Amino acid sequence: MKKVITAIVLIVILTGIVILVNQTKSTAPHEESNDNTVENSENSTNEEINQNNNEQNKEISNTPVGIHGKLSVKETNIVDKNGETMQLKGVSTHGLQWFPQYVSKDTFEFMRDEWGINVVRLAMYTDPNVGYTKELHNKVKEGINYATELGLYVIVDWHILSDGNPNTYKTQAIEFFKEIANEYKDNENIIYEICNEPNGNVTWTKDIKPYAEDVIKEIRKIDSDSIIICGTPTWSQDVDVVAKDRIEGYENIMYALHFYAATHTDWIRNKAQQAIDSKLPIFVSEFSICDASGNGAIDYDQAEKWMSLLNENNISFVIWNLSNKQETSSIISSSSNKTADWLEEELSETGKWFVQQLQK
Ligand code: IDC
Repeated sequence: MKKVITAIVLIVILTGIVILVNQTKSTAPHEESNDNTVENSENSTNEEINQNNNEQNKEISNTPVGIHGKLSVKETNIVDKNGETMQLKGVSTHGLQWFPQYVSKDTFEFMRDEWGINVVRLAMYTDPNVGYTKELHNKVKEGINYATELGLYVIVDWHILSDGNPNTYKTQAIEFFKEIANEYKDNENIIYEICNEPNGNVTWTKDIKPYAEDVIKEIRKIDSDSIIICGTPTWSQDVDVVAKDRIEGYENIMYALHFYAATHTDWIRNKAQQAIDSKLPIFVSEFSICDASGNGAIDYDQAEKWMSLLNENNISFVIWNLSNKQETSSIISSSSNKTADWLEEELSETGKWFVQQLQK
């Protein structure tokens, strides 16, 4: 009996010791060491973040926006933050509803680093009959965000076309530009293009100018100084008409001149020259070197004449279009489904020509 009691007492004592030891193990020191691990990994994560930030800052400072900062308009030219003349050169998307796959960071980065573009244009068709939906606003924002991360300038294009009169969807235009301006007013890279190509039975004085004044007024309440490009009559050709009756009371307003070299020759270049002579700031926010349908043969001679005029006058230009659609104006060959890293043979003839222009 004594032995049994001694055994029980021993078991109780031993169990007590085991419990005590376990408790000691699972208190402070254990937690502390855990904390240390967290702290250490936090420290190294912070270091990594700092390093990444430094690298990103270094990367950003070497980009077009990092170097040139906020742009403004001086007489007929765009100037950078130091007052130096700046010529923007870049690429326009096709309709975002048809070719959303080219709104990608890799795409923009490749065109910046390998071709030397400094601007992208995001073309959002505005006619619901050809695919405008409010969801596309998010695609535009995605594009703005990639451009911003890469230090590229970005043109936000309200792409009226079949809806020839910009007043048809003016309410929607104002709503859209307020949304974009509110979100990006502090960006250095935003450029607003408020009506791609007015056409049909519309005139500058009666329709386009009043539209522009209404939209500009709303943008300026939010974003006081970013460049705004305004479309001009007859698919953005009649800059000579606008030169005689420009929008007053705002800074940093430019006017769109669009051409397709195989269709638009001397007579549109004369309009451009008249605008230049009257010190109207123009921006070629869309052009190609085939005919006005976006297809047909390339006219290299006319293309050269246009390029000379633009480069001699530091006029910015953006080529139509970034897609592999089977049409001459697409800059990617229709046999390539890649959205970056194109070899020369994966570009269309227009694409090859354009990359050569950028590298001159
Ligand atoms: C064209 C596209 C073509 C599309 C058509 C209708 O290249 O694939 O089917 O629009 O949406 C413009 C317009 C631009 C046109 C282009 C060529 O701004 O949207 O794109 N163009 O026609 N103005 C003059 C020519």
